[in-house]
Amino acid sequence: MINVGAAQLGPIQKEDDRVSVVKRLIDLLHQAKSAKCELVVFPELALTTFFPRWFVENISEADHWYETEMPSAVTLPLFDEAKRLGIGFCLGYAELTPNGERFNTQILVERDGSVVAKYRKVHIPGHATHEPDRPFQHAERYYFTPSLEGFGVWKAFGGRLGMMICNDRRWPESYRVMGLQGVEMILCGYNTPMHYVPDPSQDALQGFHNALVMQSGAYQNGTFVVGVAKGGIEEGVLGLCDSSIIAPSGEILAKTSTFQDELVHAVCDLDWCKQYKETLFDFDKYRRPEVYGRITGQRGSVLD
Ligand code: CDT
Repeated sequence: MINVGAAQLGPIQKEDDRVSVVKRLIDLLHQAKSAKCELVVFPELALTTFFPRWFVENISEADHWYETEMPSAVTLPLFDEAKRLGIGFCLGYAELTPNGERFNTQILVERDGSVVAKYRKVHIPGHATHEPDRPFQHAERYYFTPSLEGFGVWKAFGGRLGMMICNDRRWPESYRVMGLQGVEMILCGYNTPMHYVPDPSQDALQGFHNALVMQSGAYQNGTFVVGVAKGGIEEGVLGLCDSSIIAPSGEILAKTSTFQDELVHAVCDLDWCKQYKETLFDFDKYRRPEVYGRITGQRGSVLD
């Protein structure tokens, strides 16, 4: 049983410093404590504005958006307060490593304040060069290296927990790789602009697609999925909210209703996963990996 909180953030503007953001995160932790949560999930890049919407010629000019240590002096109060309250958390941030690599990262922190897992985003969307004709950039492929570490599953909070970040949720492979490790709860932060520049016909479908992929991934792998947004109007760009806690049945157990900081929670009985993992989605009995070779053997479609 995990009482999990989805701690959605409203916008973080460019001028909002980390100290003010950490205060907001701590306020959400206090709401989570009142709701008796054991684990709180914060969004992707939860400490800053979504800076890939701007391009800079020299990437080192963007260094100030990245964390070089975790916890740092500024984020330590979050770790300390979470430990004091006995609440674990999942936090997304931009990571700059000592050898200069840049990752879109999410960590899982236990109730004693220890970092039990680190995940680095695999599927990096958007573009790698400046595209001045866009109303705003989505230059994640300039700012982040795609991780080769893949999708892990960790024993924590009495279950088997996995992580993914934003665009990863649109790819069935993300869920399946974790499903094949017996995942029971997947934690996913996201920042999703409502306006999709390459195909604006998708704008009106953002909420539908968000629910579609996470509900399908949960059901097809017999796992809970906790999807948490940073949304609202951030630097003039409207971001999707709709943070949701989804059951292994694919049903939505809790969902936010605002474009602001908001906590929703659900008590998740991890035994519910078995109902799917041991019946319709008994992988060992029903999967046919011998005919799935193309899944890992090729990247794009091959038209014979
Ligand atoms: N942050 C992130 O991965 N956002 C993407 C936006 C679509 S690609 C421009 C997403 O999949 O929601």
